[in-house]
Amino acid sequence: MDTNRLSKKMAAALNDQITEEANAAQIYLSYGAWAAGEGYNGIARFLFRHAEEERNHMMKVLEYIIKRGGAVKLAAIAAPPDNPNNIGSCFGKIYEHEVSNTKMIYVLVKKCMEEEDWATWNFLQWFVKEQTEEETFAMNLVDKVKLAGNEKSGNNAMYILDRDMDSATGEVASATDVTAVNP
Ligand code: OFO
Repeated sequence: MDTNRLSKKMAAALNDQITEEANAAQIYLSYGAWAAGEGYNGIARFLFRHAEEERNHMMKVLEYIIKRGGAVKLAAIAAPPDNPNNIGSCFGKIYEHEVSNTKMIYVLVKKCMEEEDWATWNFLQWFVKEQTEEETFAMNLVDKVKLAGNEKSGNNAMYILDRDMDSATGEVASATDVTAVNP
């Protein structure tokens, strides 16, 4: 008896998303290693923690395919991009990456509509919300380094930024959780 509840196209697109999330983990890992090499150990640990978050995203998709009776097919992970030139460009690239991942999630959601796969559409709404938060998180990184003045500002501001990032969680509150007394 065939218990697969995913169409061929849907399963292929979800498997591609597994690769995309694994690629994202690889990018954060690589930028973290670069940051550590530059002496930014707080930023490095922050990026390593985020690499784990990307792997969690990957596992969510993988588990979903299994739970729907589909077949998981892992693919090769691409080499990470070249190292950034400085922390400003590192955070800028992270922002661009998150926007591009959001676009991939939107393509997946569109595919659910074409395939009339409402279960997967419902599953993906978590990712739609998560990507809104991931974009805000990356936007905040860009703002932080702008405020610190990037490397031009001298060592003190970058030292403080690095120290603060060591304990930063990377979690961003959803706009829908905001209230007037708790903005
Ligand atoms: Fe998986 O959210 Fe970032 O890429």
